Amino acid sequence: MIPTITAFERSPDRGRGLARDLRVRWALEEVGQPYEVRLLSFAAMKQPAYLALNPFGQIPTYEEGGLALFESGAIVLHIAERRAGLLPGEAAARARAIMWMFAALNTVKPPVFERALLMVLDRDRPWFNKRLGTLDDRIRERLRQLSARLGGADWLDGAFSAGDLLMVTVLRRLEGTELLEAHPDLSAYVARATARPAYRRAFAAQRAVFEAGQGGR
Ligand code: GTB
Repeated sequence: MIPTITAFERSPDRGRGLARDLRVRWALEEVGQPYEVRLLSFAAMKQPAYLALNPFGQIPTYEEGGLALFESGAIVLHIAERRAGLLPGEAAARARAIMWMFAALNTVKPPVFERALLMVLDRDRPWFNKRLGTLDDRIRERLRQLSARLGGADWLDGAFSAGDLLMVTVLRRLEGTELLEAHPDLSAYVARATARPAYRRAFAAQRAVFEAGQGGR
């Protein structure tokens, strides 16, 4: 059965590959699973029919037969568990790859996401610089720790896994900042991951939605 995912009809990221359906597209591409996409307006995402699918009214969702999922991390895990390519077969290595998925979303992402929100929503606030400094310090510490663990390896734990996939989608939010550029190994890690053919296909597919929207205006 071909799964259907949801994505923004008009993404506020303007085709930069930052909206979270990118993670799901990338995972599907890595495992070679064809998929369909249902594009949604912001208004449609808040309608009862969609809220039944995702109570938070957000993209992405994933539907396959009778199964409906929301939360990009859970969707990536589901995809990785169903088809080979994103999780090792050996039990301990598999558990560690899943650990890295959680580390990406629960330990590295929070300050990175808070910073992204701050930059968009709070630039005019009197406390902006103080808050930015606090978040940047937290991010610097996480990146230092991540870099130390990566230790010059290509991937976080052996072969590329769903842990790397999620970690890279988080680090991409720091592209163009001195925070990431201070770590050439992490920049190279992101570049290595985003050069993967599966990533390129996922990015191009999401970008095509933005470009089609631009042409229609
Ligand atoms: N925890 C959920 C998950 O991982 O699936 C979070 C999903 C989520 O945040 N979805 C966002 C959404 O639907 C889109 S991706 N927002 C609409 C709403 O809440 O009403 C987040 C996102 C949005 C915009 C940019 N951007 O412009 O750069 C980047 C990422």
